[in-house]
Amino acid sequence: MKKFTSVYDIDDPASLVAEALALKKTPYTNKALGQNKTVILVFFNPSLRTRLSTELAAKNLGCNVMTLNVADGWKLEFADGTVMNGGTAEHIREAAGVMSQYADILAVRSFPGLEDKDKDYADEVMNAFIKYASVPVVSLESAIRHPLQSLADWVTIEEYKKRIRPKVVLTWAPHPRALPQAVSNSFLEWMQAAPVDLVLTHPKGYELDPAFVKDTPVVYNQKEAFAGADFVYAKNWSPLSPYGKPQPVAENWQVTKEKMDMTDNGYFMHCLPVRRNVVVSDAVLDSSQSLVLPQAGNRLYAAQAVLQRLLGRVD
Ligand code: AN0
Ligand code: CP
Repeated sequence: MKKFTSVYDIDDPASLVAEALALKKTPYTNKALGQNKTVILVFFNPSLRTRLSTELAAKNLGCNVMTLNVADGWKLEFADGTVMNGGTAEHIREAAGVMSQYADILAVRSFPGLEDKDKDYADEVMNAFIKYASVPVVSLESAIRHPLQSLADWVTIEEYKKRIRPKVVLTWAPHPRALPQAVSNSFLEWMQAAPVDLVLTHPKGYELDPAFVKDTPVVYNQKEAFAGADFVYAKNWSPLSPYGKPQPVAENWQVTKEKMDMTDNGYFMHCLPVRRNVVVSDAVLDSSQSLVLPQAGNRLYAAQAVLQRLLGRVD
């Protein structure tokens, strides 16, 4: 495994889920693997869970970890052939080349601009790191995917499922800001590879990219989609058209207790951070059916399973 940016970088995603679950029982057995190895985490955007879980995962494997927060200030150039007489101070060619000499693994978070769909979906920042780094690259959420989140989500579903093939519903939910499609795109990709019956529900106008939806059934009636569900995964995303510009939605898509009652005693999931009583009601979030904390907990083992593979562990 040379990079971890989507489910397609993994030959056997179900085995990776099993490795994460095994690590949950014995997190410190591979402490020697990371000896004298360094992981650099580069954040172009803020993070609570991804930063802390990936740092801890690297430490559990015995690695050195260095985290670079570059939300303001460090203006990198990503385009080739640019005359750099404007605001960008350093080209990704040099920056990735430099960091590759200090790191054995480079991990990067870079959100989309939500201004230009083609630019965002080209996943320019992640692909530039992959192109110009000489060490493996891990996505900590790119413009269009959040694979470590989805791996942790699959681990959580594996732990809590009550039937061999559970019904999993990805539902759009309201949010006051324009958000990326990354978490939802990735969730679709990983769940399409998982032994689940996946259903997608959202208001008209909030269609996700067909390259990610593939043959996942789309149900526009949220309550109908929730019927018999074992897991309800809520996430807001902004529309693809007009790109990044949230449109008014007539009905209330908040996940409520009344809607969860349509499920088969289903669990509620969300990647966090979550807006209480906007995305989901307190009654659902604070109920025993909410898995948001176990999901966040599993981010650690997901990250550790991925780093362990990149460091060369073969079971
Ligand atoms: C981000 C998003 O929707 O992609 C990060 C989620 C993990 N959400 C927010 O910034 C609220
Ligand atoms: N779920 C998630 O990735 O959270 P952070 O943005 O806090 O890392």
